[in-house]
Amino acid sequence: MALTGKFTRRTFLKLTAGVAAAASLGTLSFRTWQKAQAVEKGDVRVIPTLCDGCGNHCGIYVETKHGRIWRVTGIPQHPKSKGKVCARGQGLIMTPYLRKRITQPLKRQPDGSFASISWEDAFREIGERLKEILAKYGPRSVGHVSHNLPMYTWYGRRLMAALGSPNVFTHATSCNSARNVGFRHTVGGVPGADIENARYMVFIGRNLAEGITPGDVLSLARARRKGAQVVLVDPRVNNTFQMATKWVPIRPGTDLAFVLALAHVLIREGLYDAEFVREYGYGFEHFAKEVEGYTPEWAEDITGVPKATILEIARRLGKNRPRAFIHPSWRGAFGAHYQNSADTARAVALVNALLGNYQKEGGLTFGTSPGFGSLDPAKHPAPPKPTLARVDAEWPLIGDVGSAIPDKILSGDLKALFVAHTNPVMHYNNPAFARQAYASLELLVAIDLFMSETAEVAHYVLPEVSYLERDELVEGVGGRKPVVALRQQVIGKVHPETKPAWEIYNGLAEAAGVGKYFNFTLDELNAAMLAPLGLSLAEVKAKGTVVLNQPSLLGTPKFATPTGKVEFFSTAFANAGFSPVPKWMPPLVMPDPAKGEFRLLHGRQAYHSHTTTTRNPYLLSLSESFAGDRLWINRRVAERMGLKEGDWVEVRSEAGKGRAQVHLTEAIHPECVFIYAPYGGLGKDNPGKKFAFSFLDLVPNRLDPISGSAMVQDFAVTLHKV
Ligand SMILES: Nc1nc2c(c(=O)[nH]1)N[C@H]1C(S)=C(S)[C@@H](COP(=O)(O)OP(=O)(O)OC[C@H]3O[C@@H](n4cnc5c(=O)[nH]c(N)nc54)[C@H](O)[C@@H]3O)O[C@H]1N2
Ligand SMILES: Nc1nc2c(c(=O)[nH]1)N[C@H]1C(S)=C(S)[C@@H](COP(=O)(O)OP(=O)(O)OC[C@H]3O[C@@H](n4cnc5c(=O)[nH]c(N)nc54)[C@H](O)[C@@H]3O)O[C@H]1N2
Ligand code: SF4
Ligand SMILES: [Mo]
Repeated sequence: MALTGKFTRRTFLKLTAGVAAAASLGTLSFRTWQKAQAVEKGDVRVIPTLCDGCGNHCGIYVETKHGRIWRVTGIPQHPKSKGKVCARGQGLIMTPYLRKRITQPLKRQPDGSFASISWEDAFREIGERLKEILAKYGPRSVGHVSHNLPMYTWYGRRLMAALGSPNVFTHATSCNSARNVGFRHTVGGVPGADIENARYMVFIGRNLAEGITPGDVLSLARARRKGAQVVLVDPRVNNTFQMATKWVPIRPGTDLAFVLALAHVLIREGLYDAEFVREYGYGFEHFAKEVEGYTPEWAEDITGVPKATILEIARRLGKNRPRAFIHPSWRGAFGAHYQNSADTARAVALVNALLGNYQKEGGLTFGTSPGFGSLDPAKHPAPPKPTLARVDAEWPLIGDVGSAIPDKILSGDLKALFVAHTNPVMHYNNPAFARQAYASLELLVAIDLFMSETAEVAHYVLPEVSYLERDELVEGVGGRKPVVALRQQVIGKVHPETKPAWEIYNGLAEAAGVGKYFNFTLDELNAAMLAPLGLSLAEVKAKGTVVLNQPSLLGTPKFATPTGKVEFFSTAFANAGFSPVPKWMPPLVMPDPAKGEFRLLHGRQAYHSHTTTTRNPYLLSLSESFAGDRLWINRRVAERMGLKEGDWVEVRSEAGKGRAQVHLTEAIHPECVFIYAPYGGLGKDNPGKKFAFSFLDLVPNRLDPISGSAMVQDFAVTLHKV
């Protein structure tokens, strides 16, 4: 039954008569329903919760009418949304009603098809298989993989600890592990940026307007109105350019040389904050010596950025300090991209230290966690901390190398994996390679809403309720003041046979014989976490986002490094066998334009989150409207190759190939091509695969020895007209 253009209260009542009707609603009918409700009077309820569209977890108010999701707006107090909701957050609210959801537990059959199975049987069979694997190979052969959402990491870690396994993974090595390693070992963590109060900002491959954080976009607009200058260092003009004052088209993969040259100028010209460096720096003289040779002339050769531009940017940073920064970034240029990415991150952290901007207005600020409590160990004993070494222990600077999982499966170290709210087959490695590895596990359990590429090769697929149908763990948001936020249930279950994650973990633990470590409800856990803050769960449920009345964090910076200082010289890097000071290192592969080689860049698209949102017909329709899956290529280069707008090309690397239509533009560096990241896919059930290829199809399976990152742009491609 689908809704027609003519929509009356009677059709609505007919529809809401049964769950089956609600479940069958598709996209267009959802939009029709939404429009019709704008003029209908109804029983409106407003519930504060968190969006689940990306890692921002923005605070949102979700409105229901007659018990159905109707509308979403932002919670002004939430530091990430600041009252705004992006296009993805708008489109995502139809998730509960999407037709492609998994509605029952599934078990893979010998012929590869799936048949439904009861929860009881699924839990029992999984428990039995798991016990066999533990007995045969030991707890180190088991692992848990999830997105880094508190709900899944907390329950996943506890389940693994209960089984004796240290192997808890996230997606970090295909997102930002290099950035994290660089910052953590230099300044003790990854700070945020006080965009609103800065006067001079340099964004190196951080694209606020497409890799969206709504609150930051708002802050940038406000800063611009106050006259701030905004420099975008990016091989292509990204959408943040609408709010920028300068575009610096850099040769991709060479940002480290650019940042080292900025440090050189700041030190040579005495523009840095010597007092800050004296008080908070460790090993400054080693770094100062290292950058002596990194002149703007030297960097111009490597980066293609004119030396005058480098001088100008360094001087303006120095002049505007401490209300000036190089943004710590999220992923873009140095998240998981090149073999030099972790050192690029270190250099960025250090230039900010030269500007003395840590914990200052208009500079970089560390947030702090609200100081949550924990369960009473007398009533709810916690499992002992696992003593075994992780399977990815050869990366001493980072404790989670999710992209190493396929190698660890193929080497026989990992035999059983639980995967929740993440799609590692598609997102962490070259998917063809990863699929073959994951498919060879003795037990793979996927907890998902949809038949992801990972679910397709799982033995059991356990269907979760969607984010609007469940409660989760309270979470802390660091900002100027710590914030407590909660994702909570807005509507009843659309499909009766789906379950929230905490119930699924309880069932798994019980079946594996470790149920005694899960003898509490989610409400009890949340109440225990909130107790030391003097907050009741009821209060947090009523407000959704609570700004804690604690003093502002600005003032004296604290650096959580071994020396308690900014480490210009890192002993941790030295002990791990790497250079203790960041020094120039080229990318592993430098494409040669003379041989027709390009670097393949990729990035976020404003209306998609990874490949998840391509399952949302409303958001996917925007891809068609905007021809959003075209491969950007420099117009002059394309014309030399005889390519016209919309021509099909095959893009080839040493690891794979893919087809796309080209988009000719002046707004990209001639030595690279660019594609938005949500497209492609191997899965039978992935609508994104009707569009262009996924960049990961072309990424060779090589991991960075420093950060474990998948080095997602450290290879060359060639283009061939189809
Ligand atoms: N719309 C949307 N927003 C999101 C997400 C999403 O999926 N969709 N996901 C969230 C997540 S998980 C993340 S990690 C963030 C990512 O947020 P960002 O890090 O801002 O996003 P990216 O688009 O990966 O990269 C940003 C820019 O880096 C540029 N770039 C590529 N290579 C280089 C290089 O070698 N040098 C330089 N200087 N620039 C380069 C690209 O052209 C791109 O414009 O976005 C978050 N927000
Ligand atoms: N091809 C490609 N690869 C990428 C990226 C990309 O854009 N394209 N981006 C890179 C980056 S920056 C990151 S951060 C990672 C992200 O990698 P992932 O962690 O895999 O990304 P997500 O898209 O957030 O999560 C995907 C899975 O969660 C499932 N899911 C969605 N909602 C729910 C829910 O409520 N409950 C449960 N249990 N499951 C749910 C989706 O169906 C999907 O299978 O990928 C990296 N790799
Ligand atoms: S940025 Fe958009 S998709 Fe991400 S959490 Fe916020 S509203 Fe949702
Ligand atoms: Mo990410």
